[in-house]
Amino acid sequence: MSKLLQGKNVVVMGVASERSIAWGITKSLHNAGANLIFTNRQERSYQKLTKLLEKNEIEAKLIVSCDVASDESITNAFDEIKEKVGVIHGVVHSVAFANRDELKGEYADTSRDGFLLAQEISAFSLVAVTKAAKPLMTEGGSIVTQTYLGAERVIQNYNVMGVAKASLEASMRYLAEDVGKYGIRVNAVSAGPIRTLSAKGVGGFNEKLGIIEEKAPLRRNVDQDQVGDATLFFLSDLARGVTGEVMHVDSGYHIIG
Ligand code: NDP
Ligand code: N5H
Repeated sequence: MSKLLQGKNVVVMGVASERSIAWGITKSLHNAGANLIFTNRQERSYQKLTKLLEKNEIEAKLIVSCDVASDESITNAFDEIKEKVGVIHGVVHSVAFANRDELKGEYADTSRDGFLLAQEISAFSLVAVTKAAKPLMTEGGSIVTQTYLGAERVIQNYNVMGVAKASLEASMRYLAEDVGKYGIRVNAVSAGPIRTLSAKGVGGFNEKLGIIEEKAPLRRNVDQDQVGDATLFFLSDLARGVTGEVMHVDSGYHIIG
């Protein structure tokens, strides 16, 4: 039997380190036979990525720079992908940002700029990326984003990012309707807490890991590889009947009251 993503071209956005969720996804997609195209914002992430690819003997089809804060940067990135790769079948959106000092204390203290920044990078970026990717998905496609339970419930310290993730999830559904007629699906994975660069230095993170071990049905935390395999499912033909969905990869924690 051929592999799930044999010969498919998938763009992965958001590898910053070995701990990145997007790196767990990369490994799953590579093992499934996908050709991988990467985008990153910071030079530091580019350096990390090239080292990781070399160490794991994964060959990137292309690596392009893309700052999702800029329409021009998104357009240039997808123009280059179109020129050098042509048709793409998948996009993994694994990008978010909020000011660290607004990921603690009261949500009511969120600044106007901080609110808009979190929305722009963490939610609007999916809209802009979907628009840029659509013309390259001439054989149909699948777009997968990463969200967190703080979109659905009030979770201490998640604050402005929870509101941005609610916006991301709603955008995912509206986009699913827009592009469904072109054979493109849009879904989200809602992961449990995972120690990554983004999670570093944010208040109460260790406590969140402890609560999952204690209360989640599976009594253990999730890892990047589990999120990778769930993302692979959404990208593959196994999920051909699924769009507009949020799938929790959180050891079942979201069902507990
Ligand atoms: P990482 O810190 O590894 O990844 C965050 C990524 O966001 C980085 O690669 C960073 O790129 C990118 N990014 C930030 N701003 C921009 C921008 N303006 N343009 C382009 N890229 C940008 O953390 P995670 O792997 O944890 O985060 C990935 C996704 O998973 C996020 O959406 C996060 O909210 C979500 N998530 C994480 C959970 C967790 O517990 N870790 C739980 C549930 C969801 P660069 O470094 O190059 O700027
Ligand atoms: C309830 C929690 C813990 C508190 C909230 C954490 C929210 C984290 C998300 C954002 C994306 C973190 C963030 O933007 C950090 C930046 O201000 C500073 N970090 C950086 O700039 C690093 C270097 C780069 C690589 O990071 C980014 N993002 O560019 C939630 C946790 C239990 C789960 C969690 C951590 C969720 C999530 O969405 O990531």
